[in-house]
Amino acid sequence: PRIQMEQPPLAVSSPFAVLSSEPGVYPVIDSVDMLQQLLPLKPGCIQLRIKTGSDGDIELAIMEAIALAKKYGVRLFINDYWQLAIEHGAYGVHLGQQDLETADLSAIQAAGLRLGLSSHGPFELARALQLQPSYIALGHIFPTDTKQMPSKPQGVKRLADSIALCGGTPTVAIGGIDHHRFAQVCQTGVHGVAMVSAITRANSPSEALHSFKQQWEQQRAYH
Ligand code: TZP
Ligand code: MG
Repeated sequence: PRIQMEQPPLAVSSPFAVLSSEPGVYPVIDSVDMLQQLLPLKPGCIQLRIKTGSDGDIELAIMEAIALAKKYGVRLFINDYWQLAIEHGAYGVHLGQQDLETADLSAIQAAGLRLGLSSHGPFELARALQLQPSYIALGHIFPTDTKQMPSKPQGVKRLADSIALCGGTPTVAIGGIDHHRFAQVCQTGVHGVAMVSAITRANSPSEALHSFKQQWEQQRAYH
């Protein structure tokens, strides 16, 4: 008898909405206050990633963030809360691979929201590519204190290999990227650089973002 091949999990039949341009410098923040500080500098994208708080507070923050980002014309991705992102009209949703078990990808797609997917290593990258998301995050590149990581950092060599594997799908590097490491990350040709602590824990988050944006433009001139 023929062996029935298992279908790839969670496959959707067409790609997610494309990004209007490369993500660029991509701060990942956890408060509306930080969003307000950073929006005037017009980052390429920004992500609201809230991991604690009551449901009511989180919904309020998401609603405020979406309205503010629209006002500034900045592309906002909502981490985890894909239903609220759809309901309030965010630019996109960012999900980790665990979220794929419960998120309704067809609803995200049907609503026209962009989807960013996290990946940590080759298995997750392959799974992410199957879903044809709007971008794929590749992490973590360097050691980081911001999130507990079970695996070792990938480094820039593996980052470059992963970018090549992604073909036409935009990529975002994340994990331990700071002022010292920014240039070597840009030189891989990655389409965006996501950072938490290098921006949010800087003495002046807006000055840090300004400086990263300038470096990004300079590096971009060589690609
Ligand atoms: N995903 C992979 S590494 C990471 C996340 C959310 C944390 C990145 O934070 P930092 O401070 O830029 O290293
Ligand atoms: Mg998640």
